[in-house]
Amino acid sequence: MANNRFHDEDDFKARPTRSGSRPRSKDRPEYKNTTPGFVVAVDRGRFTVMVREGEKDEALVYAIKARDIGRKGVLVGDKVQMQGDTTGNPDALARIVTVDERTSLLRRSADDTDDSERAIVSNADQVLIVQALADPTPRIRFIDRCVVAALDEGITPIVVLTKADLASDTEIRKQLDGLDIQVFTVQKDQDLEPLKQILHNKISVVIGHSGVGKSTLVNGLAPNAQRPTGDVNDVTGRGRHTSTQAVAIHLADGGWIIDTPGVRSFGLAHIKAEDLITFFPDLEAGTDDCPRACSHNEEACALDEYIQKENLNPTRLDSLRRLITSLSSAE
Ligand SMILES: Nc1nc2c(ncn2[C@@H]2O[C@H](COP(=O)(O)OP(=O)(O)OP(=O)(O)O)[C@@H](O)[C@H]2O)c(=O)[nH]1
Ligand SMILES: [Mg+2]
Ligand SMILES: [Zn+2]
Repeated sequence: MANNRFHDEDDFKARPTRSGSRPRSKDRPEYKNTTPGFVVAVDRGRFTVMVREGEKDEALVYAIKARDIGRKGVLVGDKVQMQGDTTGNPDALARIVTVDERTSLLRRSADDTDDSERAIVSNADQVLIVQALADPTPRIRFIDRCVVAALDEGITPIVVLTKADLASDTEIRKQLDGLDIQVFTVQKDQDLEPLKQILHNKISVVIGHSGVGKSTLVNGLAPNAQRPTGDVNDVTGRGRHTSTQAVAIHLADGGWIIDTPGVRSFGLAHIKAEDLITFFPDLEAGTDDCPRACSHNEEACALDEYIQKENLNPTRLDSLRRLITSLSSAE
């Protein structure tokens, strides 16, 4: 029975702040003389793993996973231990025997009522929420959702606005004002130096709708990435899902950037409606005058008055309430 525990994703993840429980290592078989590595790609049960990063014999190794790890047990971003041939020679195949405890697990559900989770990547320090200024048009509520998902995992959210050649960022920046997170505006073939600096030695993942320019951005940050990019459909104004797999790319100065396929929505079924306020610190400060157990989505809620008094952006309260409605109906 013990090995079945590996089938549950969350078992690999440390959540000391929540449940205080950690994976029980005594349940795991002991593996000796393993080689550590970092999972850069997953393709139909085959894993590409970087070993000896930064050393002279740094190499990419192909690996399969040991049976007791389970179906969804290894993700891009995982730090793993391997046995077998880890030389990286052509035809060499290694075996992933254990997955190191995760520091974060970025995940979403298809929508707020769907509790089947889609894990995106593990161990990300930062998430770059990519939105195009036009083509497709930016959506503030999508950003709010990604921010909530990131903060819930202790991941730093950062917004990157692309296609600055097509539209101004003034309006969306105003809406993002209350968020207290870093916002970068970029465009293809332009200097990305300020963004590069915050990626240094971190694991960062790009997320966003299809066609917003995630892969274009990754290519700009890591010119040897050569990620394919695609056209935005003239009719729908959306991308065509050019990228189909998450792939981690090594940054020349140290660190990783993980490109991911476009998503249509970012469901938050794994987050409780009553916890949402904690992800809106600008508003949380105003809840002192709320009635006891206020849902913050009711008439007596003090937040309407608070945003007026403090001159806060009403979009924020609107966002919070939409998320509350959406997550409450999912329960
Ligand atoms: N005008 C303009 N077009 C851009 C810019 N950045 C990206 N594009 C174009 O937008 C289209 C989509 O870019 P991708 O990088 O493939 O988008 P993606 O987010 O990776 O899309 P998926 O892989 O489908 O999720 C391509 O035609 C790019 O050339 C930009 O700064 N300005
Ligand atoms: Mg792409
Ligand atoms: Zn309230």
